[in-house]
Amino acid sequence: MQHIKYMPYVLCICIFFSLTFLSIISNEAYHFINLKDTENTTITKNDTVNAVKEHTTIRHLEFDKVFNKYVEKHNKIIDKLLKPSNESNLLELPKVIVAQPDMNTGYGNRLVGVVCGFLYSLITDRLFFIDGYSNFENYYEKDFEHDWKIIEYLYQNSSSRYLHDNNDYNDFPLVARGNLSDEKTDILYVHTWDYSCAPIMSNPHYKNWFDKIIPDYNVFSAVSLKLLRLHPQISQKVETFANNNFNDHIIGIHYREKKSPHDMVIPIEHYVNVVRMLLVEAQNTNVTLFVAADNNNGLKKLVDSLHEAINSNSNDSSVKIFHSQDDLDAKNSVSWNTGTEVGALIDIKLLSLCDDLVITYGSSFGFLAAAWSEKASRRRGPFIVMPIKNSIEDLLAADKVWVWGASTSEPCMYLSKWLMNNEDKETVKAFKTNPLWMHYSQCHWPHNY
Ligand SMILES: Nc1nc2c(ncn2[C@@H]2O[C@H](COP(=O)(O)OP(=O)(O)O)[C@@H](O)[C@H]2O)c(=O)[nH]1
Ligand SMILES: [Mg+2]
Repeated sequence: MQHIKYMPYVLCICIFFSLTFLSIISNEAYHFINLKDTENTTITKNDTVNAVKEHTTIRHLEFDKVFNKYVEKHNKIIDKLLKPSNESNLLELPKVIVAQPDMNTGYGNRLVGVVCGFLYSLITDRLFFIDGYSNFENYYEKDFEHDWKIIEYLYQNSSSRYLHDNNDYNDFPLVARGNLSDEKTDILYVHTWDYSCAPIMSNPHYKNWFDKIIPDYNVFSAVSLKLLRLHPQISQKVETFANNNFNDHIIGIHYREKKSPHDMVIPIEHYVNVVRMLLVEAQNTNVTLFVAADNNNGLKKLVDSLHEAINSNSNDSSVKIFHSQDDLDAKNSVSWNTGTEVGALIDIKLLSLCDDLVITYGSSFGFLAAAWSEKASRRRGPFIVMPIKNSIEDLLAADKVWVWGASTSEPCMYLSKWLMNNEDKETVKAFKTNPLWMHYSQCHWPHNY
């Protein structure tokens, strides 16, 4: 009888130890899954350290599941749509989002709308198509058929409207606070040069979705890393360059010289200074500088200035400088810009591998590199060098900023200044519930500046 008295205590102790044991086991298993997903290689001690540092992709596992499910669904429906005679007739055509990228523009303006369109299609359960991205499959891997041209004929009698039509029309009230899923129109076109879907992240109807699926709010990164994976031949070039040249710590610099309006200038020494600041922090690591620019002469000027700064400081002798291989003065055959299509993709992707980025205000190219990156979640946002008036005033005045560090790697939304100035109070209020609204808004000139 005596020992029965102690039974509850014994039981408690047993339960405590079992729970502790279980929690250790499940934690180990969790780490193991994370490491495998992150690195996808045999795990050694060093890999463990690296994988713990590189926790980024883990946070998008939920999104990856959503993406894979979407691909499966899309392929099934497309099969039925294109072979209706073999399948039970679909009663009605599925509602669609059609992204219309402007091929004349650069990547920073072209890809944001594609990512926005896909995001809308996921959260509203519409099918996603791209209208007019010539030879998409020459540049990216394609998991599902999204060429609008092959399906468009079925939608001849369908209703349609623009959700975004560049700077002329944007349904921001619907995007920021409406229920997009209730929209009756069959075809919603997304034609934009801007990351104009940013307000959807504040929309009360979709907040739970974002909290669950992309909780770190690196939305562009989550979507683009699945939807826009480079063609193996191009990614091979990126990898070879990175493997041959990149060291422990990489600082990427994008110098966009040819864009400043109103006679503003972008002092090259400001880029060099930011790099010098970062080098102080990166002491005792082997540092690589990767430099990209929008023209050959600008690239040379920047590389020379960096060499000069580094050579004058003997502590930095281990720093190596590499630069873009593209002929930046060649006329681009697809867009209004210079350089080649593939060269630009390689530069963006090499920049995206950098641990720190120093980019140019008002240029979406650098923001694209920051966002379209495995490192978007763990790296602090890019440093942004400001154009200034070519005068002493701008170097002395307190309200002139020369460089600032962005709080996130998300792209910029240049239309947000327009939104805040012109939309109704409720829409502005909804937009500002997004903790990133300042980031989206302050990284670019207003569109009509
Ligand atoms: N290869 C290469 N091309 C660049 C670079 N900077 C600009 N370009 C070209 O110019 C275009 C600039 O357009 P975009 O990406 O929209 O950036 P933004 O115009 O600066 O906002 C790019 O898409 C490239 O075609 C660079 O550093 N390297
Ligand atoms: Mg552009």
